[in-house]
Amino acid sequence: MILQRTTHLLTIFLAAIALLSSCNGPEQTERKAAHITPSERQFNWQRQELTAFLHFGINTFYGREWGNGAEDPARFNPSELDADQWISTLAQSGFKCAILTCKHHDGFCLWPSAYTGHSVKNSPWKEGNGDVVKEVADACHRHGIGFGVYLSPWDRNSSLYGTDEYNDYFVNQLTELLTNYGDVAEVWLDGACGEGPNGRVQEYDFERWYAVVRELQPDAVIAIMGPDVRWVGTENCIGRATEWSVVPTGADETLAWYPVEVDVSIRPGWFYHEDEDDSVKSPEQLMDIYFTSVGMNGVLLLNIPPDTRGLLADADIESLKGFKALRDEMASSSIFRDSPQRGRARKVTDGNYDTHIVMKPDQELVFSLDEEKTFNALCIQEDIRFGQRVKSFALDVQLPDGSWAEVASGTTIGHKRLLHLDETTASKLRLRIIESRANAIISEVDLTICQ
Ligand code: FUL
Repeated sequence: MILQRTTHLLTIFLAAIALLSSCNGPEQTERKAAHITPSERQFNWQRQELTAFLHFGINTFYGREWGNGAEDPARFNPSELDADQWISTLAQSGFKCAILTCKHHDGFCLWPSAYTGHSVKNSPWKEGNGDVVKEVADACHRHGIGFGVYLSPWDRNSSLYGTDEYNDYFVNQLTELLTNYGDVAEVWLDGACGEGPNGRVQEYDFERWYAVVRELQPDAVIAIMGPDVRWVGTENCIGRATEWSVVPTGADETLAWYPVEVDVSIRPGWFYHEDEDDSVKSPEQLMDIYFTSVGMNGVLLLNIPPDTRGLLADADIESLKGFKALRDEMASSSIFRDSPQRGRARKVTDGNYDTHIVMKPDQELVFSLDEEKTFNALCIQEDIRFGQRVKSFALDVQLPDGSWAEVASGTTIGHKRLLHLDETTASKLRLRIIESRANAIISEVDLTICQ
């Protein structure tokens, strides 16, 4: 009897486990993941594609990458600081947001914070009456691009670092930045957490900081150590060919929309160093980075550090201009430019992200051109407002005998997937969605020449 009951209980237990695992099996998880969508702020952030990082501060004048917190504010003295030069260059180069290192690990503040003397107010620049944050924020707003703040949690200058009061200090500084400078589009919270001047390490009160951002700037994304945007995990500017924006998050591994940002500097260092003027990345290198960041379902955060004059250096400006020219050339070489498509194919070639088609897994879409065209790059986009769904896709071209030959294939798409292909000439093409977590919502497809 006891044995019978035990067997019975065991059977129920095993059945429950089987049911549970079937409910949480990979298919179930994928179905669930297919319907997780970005918040409005995450969607707007992803659509920007290109964000600039501006590493500028006391390090610029010491030629350092990481200050130790003992730097003298008297050394901060840009001779020709012109935030308009920075931001107009960035806006003309297609950047949609600029994030300023308002305070790096050295603790020096680029605005006259009321909570420390370690700031521009004790520098000779503008006789202590200057405010770099204001100049940059105003220029961003004037040029119609977003303004973002980098406020380093690690502070090697503050004597409060390593105590509970430091979290209050951080909240106070965050509050200054998020109240006095108009709209803020992104708050970048660095993960670095070293020792402060007293040799103590700080326990950061992230939850409290998130609440401050949500209250003061509800449209801002909180990146890296925040809940809206994830760090790609490397600084080599290469994302992942298979990049899902829906990933398990937190201790309980809840699935959430948590897209990647790919940060890299146009120079070897994050801060300006004169001896790196010859090592500025070329337009072609930036184009490669564009393919492995934006083209791998991420946002590119490209650092362009102003120099000791307080200007972007000529070499960096030239490179940014070249990068923009290459992207413009690529866009204008679309094979669909002189061959407008009809029906479903039109919706994905109209240059309008807001129009889309629904493709079932295994379904194909044919494009016919008026004449043969040559291309070597593919751009494809899902409308991520419906989620991210495609697991694999391929592009074929029709051969003269009517058969099809595959010329490109990929796994995930997400907001944007860019692929280099061998130079190909064709007048009839077809896109195949091979596997998808749910019906694919395809927004745009383009084939171009990438120089
Ligand atoms: C890192 C910092 O330590 C670097 O100096 C730089 O600011 C980079 C973007 O983030 O964590």
